[in-house]
Amino acid sequence: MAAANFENAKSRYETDGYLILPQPVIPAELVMRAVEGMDAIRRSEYDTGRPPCSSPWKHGDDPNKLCKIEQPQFASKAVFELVSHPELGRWAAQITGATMVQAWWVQLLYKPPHVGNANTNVGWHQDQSYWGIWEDGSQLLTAWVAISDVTADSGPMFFAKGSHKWGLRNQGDFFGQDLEAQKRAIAAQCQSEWIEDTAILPPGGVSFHHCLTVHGSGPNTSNLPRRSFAIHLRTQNSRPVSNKREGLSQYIDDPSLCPILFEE
Ligand SMILES: O=C(O)CCC(=O)C(=O)O
Repeated sequence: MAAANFENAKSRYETDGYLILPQPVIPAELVMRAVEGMDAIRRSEYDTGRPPCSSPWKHGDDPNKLCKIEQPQFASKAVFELVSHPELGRWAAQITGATMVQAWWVQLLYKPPHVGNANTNVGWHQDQSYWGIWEDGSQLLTAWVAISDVTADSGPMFFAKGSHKWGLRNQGDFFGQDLEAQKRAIAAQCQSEWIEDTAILPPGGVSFHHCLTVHGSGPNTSNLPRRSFAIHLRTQNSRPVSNKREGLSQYIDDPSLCPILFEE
């Protein structure tokens, strides 16, 4: 695909803390099956016979709220195929220099069109704040895969450029709704200029972000849902604290749940 020739991908990722690929990476046919898989999971229908992990949103909850379901690849064959797609591993290896890339945790994110007071923003945050199970310095990043057209009005992700160099701020909140207040608080404490970039993506498109990159997203003012998977990746340069398997690291020894996407 044309995206495979995207110039300076590694140095852009290293400088900015994220990379937004200009072309789709996941084939359209697999995107269609993943959309069906996503809808089935939202209805609690699991073609693998296994449910996802306990999640902030479940079937029967307010359909106007942000739907976040943990480890959806456990529950749908098509979603597992998407999460395992070798192009994701190849890109992640290219931008990090890794010899091994594993999907260790995945989140289904379905952002419905905004209605009333329903909470659908994703507050500014750094993923690392939630990932204390990993030793300091572990090489962790996220492949965020769009399976709908992610346009400027559908609540796309915003990244603060270069914020992966600001250190761990512990100021963000994924579920925070007042994006402007959060931004002011974070910006007031950092020495650098706040420059935002928006991750507009076609279906099958992907952005990558570093575990310290400050990011969030606003309301979906379009009339279609914004659909995606946040696929959290690790490289060979990562280790759970005390090498323990618990919480978010409990499945990493099972590649049938947490697939290896790249290995040299
Ligand atoms: O989907 C979003 O708007 C935010 C997702 C996110 O926080 C992440 O992928 O780390």
